[in-house]
Amino acid sequence: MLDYLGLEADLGEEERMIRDTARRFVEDEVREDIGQHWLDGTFPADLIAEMGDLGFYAPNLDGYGSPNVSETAYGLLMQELEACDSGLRSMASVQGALVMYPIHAFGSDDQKERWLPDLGTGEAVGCFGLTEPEHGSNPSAMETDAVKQGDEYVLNGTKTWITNSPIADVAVVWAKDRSAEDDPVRGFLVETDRDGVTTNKIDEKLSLRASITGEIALQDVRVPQEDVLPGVEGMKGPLSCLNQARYGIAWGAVGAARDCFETARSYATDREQFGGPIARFQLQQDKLAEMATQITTSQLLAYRLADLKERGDMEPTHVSMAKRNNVRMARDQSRIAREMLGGNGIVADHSPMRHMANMETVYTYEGTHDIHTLILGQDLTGIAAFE
Ligand code: TGC
Ligand code: FAD
Repeated sequence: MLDYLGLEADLGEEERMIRDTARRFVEDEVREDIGQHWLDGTFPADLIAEMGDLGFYAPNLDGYGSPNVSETAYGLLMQELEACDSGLRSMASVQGALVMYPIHAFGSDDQKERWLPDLGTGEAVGCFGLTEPEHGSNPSAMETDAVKQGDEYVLNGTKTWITNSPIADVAVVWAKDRSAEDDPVRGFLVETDRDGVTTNKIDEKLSLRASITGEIALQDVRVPQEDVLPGVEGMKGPLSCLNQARYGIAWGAVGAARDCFETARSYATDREQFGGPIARFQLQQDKLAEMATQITTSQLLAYRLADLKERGDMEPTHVSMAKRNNVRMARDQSRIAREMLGGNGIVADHSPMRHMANMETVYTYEGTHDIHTLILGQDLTGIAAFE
């Protein structure tokens, strides 16, 4: 596996163990069938609990069954999962970074006890509802709202493009609390079998097909006050969850690109044209050299981000730079890998075109490439260019 600067030589025992467990899981349990799942538009549901048993959901949290592994170990896990398919990494990202993290960071003791162990094992599935049909890049303009009536809240609104909503037991829904001054955004733990909740599936995606995506429609949904996350108010609630998930994506994208590189390198050394392997042509070597260089520089960014996160110095702008760079890199390099496979590159037997199509989603969700550009632009100039 490409590790050109020998970064993995410095890994600790636990980090190697987690990397190897995830690699083995992918090779033994998922890789063979993932292309078919992608074509069928299905996620291998039988793996949800197995991923839980293997400790793939938020192992970087502390307590309630989570072992508090290093941020590098967590990153390596995301890298290995996305080397198989972005849908697999999305499953772990949403469950861990977008559902378990806010409950862990902002939940009451009761909420933590009620949800974290079950989410950790995959016995319960969660989803994260921020995006709305009219408010994607600008979620602070959300229309979903909550009005207090006695000791309940009544929720109305629609969330869309929500990973796993059709199979989720609980949704972390972000809504404006109309009963409080200035309508602050608050997080609600909404069980999806409550009256008034519907979670239609979005079909016919041409990207991230091995992942279930849907809506969350909320019509006069009554949620008891004890299901409101007590520890946060305002947009920093959902945005701080995004920091966690974007961190995982910065690592995961490296895995997808590495898989494209390995597939292209192996194909180029096997495939013969004009009397020998195509890998002997300088044009093909140029592509491999560029891919290896781009992947390695992205790896360096991911490892540095892990160090900053571990010591508490990671800023959201650091995450934006890494998500923006590494996903763009994977998007570009997956296309080059596809190209190196010629006609064979367009069939599902080979991974690069699947990764390439997935990267269109990864480039868009968790803040589009443009939005991360503007976040960096604001940091570098002091001037916000969002509006
Ligand atoms: P702004 O006015 O700048 O800030 C509002 C409050 O939030 C704080 N804040 C943050 N806190 C933590 N982490 C961050 N990254 C933060 N960014 C801002 C800020 O300090 C402030 O706090 P306070 O205490 O002063 O109130 O925020 P804004 O509303 O103008 O937003 C700016 C913008 C455009 C950057 C933000 O809205 C944004 O990031 N938009 C992109 C939306 C997005 O990423 N959506 C993702 C949806 S979830 C998803 O895609 C899951 S995919 C799952 C999968 O399958 O893997
Ligand atoms: P828009 O915000 O309408 O953007 C359209 C285009 O305009 C983009 O190119 C964007 O970069 C550009 N643009 C927008 N604003 C500006 C600006 N100020 N300056 C310059 N250009 C701008 N959301 C969740 O809440 N939970 C999930 O689990 C989840 N999972 C997803 C799964 C999939 C498969 C997909 C595709 C999306 C998912 N999302 C999820 C939603 C995702 O986060 C949004 O799609 C994303 O934030 C972009 O919003 P939008 O699609 O409404 O695009």
